[in-house]
Amino acid sequence: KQLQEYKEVAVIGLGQTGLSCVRFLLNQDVRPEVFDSHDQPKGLAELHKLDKDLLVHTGPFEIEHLLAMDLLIISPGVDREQLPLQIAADAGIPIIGDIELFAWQVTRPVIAITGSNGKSTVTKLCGDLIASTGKRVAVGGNIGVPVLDLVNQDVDCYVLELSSFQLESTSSLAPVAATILNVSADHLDRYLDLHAYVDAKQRIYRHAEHLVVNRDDSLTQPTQRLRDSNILSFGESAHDQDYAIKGRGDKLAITRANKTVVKASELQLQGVHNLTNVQAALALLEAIHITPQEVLPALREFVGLPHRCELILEHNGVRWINDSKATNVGAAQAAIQGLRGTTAGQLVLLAGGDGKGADFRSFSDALQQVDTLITFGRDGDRIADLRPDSIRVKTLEEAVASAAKAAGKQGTVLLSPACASFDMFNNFEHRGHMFRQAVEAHYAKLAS
Ligand code: UMA
Ligand code: ADP
Repeated sequence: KQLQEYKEVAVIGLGQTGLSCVRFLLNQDVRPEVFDSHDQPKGLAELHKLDKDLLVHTGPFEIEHLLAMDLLIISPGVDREQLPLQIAADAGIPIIGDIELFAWQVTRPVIAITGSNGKSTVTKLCGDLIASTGKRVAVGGNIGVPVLDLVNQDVDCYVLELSSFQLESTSSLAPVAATILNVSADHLDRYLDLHAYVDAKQRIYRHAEHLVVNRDDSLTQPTQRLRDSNILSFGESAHDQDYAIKGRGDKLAITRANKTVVKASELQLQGVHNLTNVQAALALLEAIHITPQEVLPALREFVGLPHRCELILEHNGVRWINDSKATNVGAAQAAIQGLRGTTAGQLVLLAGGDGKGADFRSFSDALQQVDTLITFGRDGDRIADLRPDSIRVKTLEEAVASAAKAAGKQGTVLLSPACASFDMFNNFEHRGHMFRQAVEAHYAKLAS
């Protein structure tokens, strides 16, 4: 498609995505109108630096302004179901996102990654592994770098993390390889039900050449029959051809066609969920003719990303683990299960925050596996209700003090909130940093 076919172009949402859209459009000699429903959007100062004469509409979207446009480019955080946007869509105005605009331009192979959990880990891992072979690769998307900031880079391929929000407004992306890593309930404040959420994720497969699916999670398998696509699977279950996991303890290993590719003990990444992440990355790379053998050294070196089951401090045998990125039940479950296996002493869980409309009942089994549950935040009580013996606190500092007591001598304290952070913090990174500070302050106080 040609951007030049549209005369009046609107950029809706003035966050990271909106700003990258404006930068891209100005480069293409298109002067958009900008909309943001906040009165003082964060990106306004940056926008003025780009071009102070662009027309900006702030406050609630006005239907007549939208109807004057020929193309609406929306940010992922903007819900397209809101009435003004629905009216515009009904009037036949195309609504696309930045990924769609990227798809119109891109000429290099794209590896596309979605899923409820593990997206950023797999995206970063793919990027690092590809770079280790000497190929030039650009990594972006939901991981924090808007894709349009990458579109003109001189690279051999792209690795993109895509959220369900981004996929909703994408229809022509044709990845060389695409995966849905796993599906568990998330973002139910924006989707009618799990089906609607899965439908958005499934869009990643539409024009993909190679599909990488999780054998053990039926919702990751394509729901539509797709012509000319190859499917490679990964998972914990046995498989003679595809990626599988075999052995136990020291012998635990990833296999491909029953042959060992790498042992878990060779990796820095922790937990079985990370073995499936590694499998998915290796399977995706096969589509661009990179073999597991080629990338083994880089795979062994990969330490993962901060705020994902990150060991922040070990003090007299007590381990403090920051898993602030666990913003839904599925992620926290994986962390609890992964750590329960390696924790001899008490396992203490800190959980709570903004539950995004989740039904926490499915969290109950995992909660019974921890020795002590400490809850905080807006929806903390809803989690606490599933364990009558839980401790309810107001601040992270109180949570850390209670956790230190409960951990005893050899315990592990895990912050894996199963909730978004926005009720108390700017974002999950902020929550992770505040946790680290609170832990350090706790020990500093003891020492003084
Ligand atoms: N806005 C409106 N009207 C609305 C909603 C929002 O005008 O109805 C405006 C806000 O006032 C604000 C702007 O839109 O000015 C924010 O846009 P945005 O929420 O889409 O955020 P961006 O800054 O553009 O960041 C987005 C992703 N954010 C979301 O999907 C919510 C970032 O993912 C992503 O890294 C970035 O694009 C670059 O691609 C963040 C995220 O939380 C990390 N993602 C979710 C997740 O991982 O669970 C999906
Ligand atoms: P995403 O980008 O999808 O949020 P991340 O790689 O940032 O994924 O990991 C987020 C959280 O999800 C981590 O804190 C970790 O506990 C959990 N997690 C990571 N990989 C998986 C997986 N394959 N299955 C389930 N949970 C996972």
